[in-house]
Amino acid sequence: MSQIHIIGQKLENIPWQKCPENTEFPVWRYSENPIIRRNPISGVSRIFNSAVQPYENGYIGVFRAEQTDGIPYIYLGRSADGIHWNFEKDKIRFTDEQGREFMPRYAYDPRLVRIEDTYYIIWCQDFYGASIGMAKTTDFRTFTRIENPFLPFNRNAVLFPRKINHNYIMLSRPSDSGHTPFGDIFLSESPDLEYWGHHRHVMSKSSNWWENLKIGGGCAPIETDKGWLLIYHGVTGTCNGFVYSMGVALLDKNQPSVVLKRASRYILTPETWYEERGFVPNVCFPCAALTDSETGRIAVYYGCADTYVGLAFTTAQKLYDYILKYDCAGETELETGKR
Ligand code: BMA
Repeated sequence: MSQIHIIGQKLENIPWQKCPENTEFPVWRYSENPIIRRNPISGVSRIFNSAVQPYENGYIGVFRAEQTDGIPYIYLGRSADGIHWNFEKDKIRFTDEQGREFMPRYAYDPRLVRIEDTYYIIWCQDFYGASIGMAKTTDFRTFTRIENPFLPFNRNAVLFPRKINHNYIMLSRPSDSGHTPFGDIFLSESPDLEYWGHHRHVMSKSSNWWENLKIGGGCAPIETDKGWLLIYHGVTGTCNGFVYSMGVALLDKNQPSVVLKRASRYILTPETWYEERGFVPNVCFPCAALTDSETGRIAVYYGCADTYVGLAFTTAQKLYDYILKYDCAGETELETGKR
């Protein structure tokens, strides 16, 4: 068996439960899911698609909170154990670079990525149509918006947790403004987080039925000695709407537009009441992963049915074994991202 190792910090207090016996899947759910339930804050009906990071002695997170007026904004939450969360009672107040309040009209599907000592929030917002917004913070008290990386329309972006070949790297999924029935993952580079270019194609939807409509980045890529593990979402269409599952791929370490391996089977698909039933049924939408380099443990935070936050567990080794077993990377994956 080929061993894989996570590169990064140790996280001894990572939320964790043992893998149940007799499961054929590399990912298993936390037994007390969902960890965030309906009406979690006054004025907020649902929290889902949200991202977390280790911070000080515990955890911090940015949460997609659907307010009772129906508008999504990003709220800040803190937790000692990564499972029980306390939320601030009002949404995050973003400012521009001069310190003046600069709020998006709406904000959803945030990711939270730490690069050196700065935390970046990347989300979907309005810029003459759905597009990606970005902000940075070092203290989680002031949040400064920086330039929008891309033109509309684009509703899904994930930053790598470090520069590669001197550039910041972002995965995103160009789309239209609605509930887009298409979409591939692309990669863009920037020397300064302001000017983006070197756009490359990474991965398309596939002939695997669970991801035959569109795909999009999920958790920030996890660095390993074998490449970047990418936990993403794949969507299929049914007569009753879209179904969102989680998939996994392995990207080349120095040239991440090259997909070295890709599992033909999903790693998690809607099966439980909180994934199958809610505001939008049948959605598992991964947005963040905590990792422990010592044990290879990974805790995945995912939105459930656009209503709840769920927690699931895996290890780098289990994902890697699964990718090797079900690898379906073909010519278009293995090529250096086309342009
Ligand atoms: C996508 C995004 C997600 C949402 C999903 C399912 O297009 O809008 O926020 O979870 O649809 O509704």
